[in-house]
Amino acid sequence: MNASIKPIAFNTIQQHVLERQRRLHPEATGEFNWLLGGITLATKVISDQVRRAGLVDVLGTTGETNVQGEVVQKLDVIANETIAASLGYRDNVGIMVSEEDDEPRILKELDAKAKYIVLFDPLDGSSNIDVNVSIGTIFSVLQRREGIEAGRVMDHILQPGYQQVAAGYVIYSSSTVMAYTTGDGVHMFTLDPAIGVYRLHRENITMPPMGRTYSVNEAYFAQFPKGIREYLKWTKTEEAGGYGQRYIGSLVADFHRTLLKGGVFLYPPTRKAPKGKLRLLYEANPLAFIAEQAGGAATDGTQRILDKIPAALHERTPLVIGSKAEVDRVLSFWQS
Ligand code: P6P
Repeated sequence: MNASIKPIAFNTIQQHVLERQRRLHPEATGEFNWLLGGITLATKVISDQVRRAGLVDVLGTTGETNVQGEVVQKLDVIANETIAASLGYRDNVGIMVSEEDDEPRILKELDAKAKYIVLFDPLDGSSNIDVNVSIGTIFSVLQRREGIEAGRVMDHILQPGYQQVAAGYVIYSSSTVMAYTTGDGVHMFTLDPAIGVYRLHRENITMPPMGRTYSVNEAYFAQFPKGIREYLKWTKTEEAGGYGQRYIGSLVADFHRTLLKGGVFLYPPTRKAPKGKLRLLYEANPLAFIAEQAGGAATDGTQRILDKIPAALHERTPLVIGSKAEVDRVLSFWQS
């Protein structure tokens, strides 16, 4: 072969997982990779629909409201059914939980091969779709628990976040980017639209330890707990040294910026959402796993997000997530 001709070298998600498994987990069976392939395939379809939303009849609402009491966007349903269908072909997925579904989808409760539970928000921030703001998919992967009696599906699902075996998100923005962790660091891939492949572009990402950017919807300022109001007032003082405020109103976009640039994202309790607005199982837990794997932190104001014992499928939680020093600073005000 002509030595001057170099093959187009790139590292796909599947290759990346395999290479790391060979080095770090030689006992791995390749099953996780098969599952992850179901997620990446579905997000490529979603990315295509999101990019052409104005051209195909997917904008607007279905006229229904979901279990969250939120108006369902057409793309919510498309994303939800695409992920469910794609994962449904993976025989190692036993249970699926979606923000859009009232109840879990039980594919194979008793089949020991179907050891994975996938929990996802198929299209977070979907109210932003019609105005072309970045939106995202968030996913969390658990394994079924041993010794659970048949029928006790919720016992497999309601596990604390530290039990996750993987977590990730896809942001549909100027480009489509996927970040994932299996507990061995955070790795980021960009979807190459020319060949429909996610290509590695950053490995072992670390969140900047500090960051003078806070991300919160300050319209609710008067409703926040006193300590949060004190923190937000402090950021505007000379002593704070000059903070910036960024709020996109799309969790995946606000988190993606925080992961890469540092700072802190807050969704504290409000009168309308006294337990917080964001969901524990398929929003806070996966992003907290990623944040901690990147050296950051995530809390509900009283405890580490990953230590919370879920009590309900669509349970909500307050969320403060980002650079460790910034999260600690928020806590110092909130708990004072
Ligand atoms: P608010 C989008 O609806 C979402 O679930 C998250 O993506 C986002 O962080 C949050 O709600 C925005 O909520 O109350 O500021 O509009």
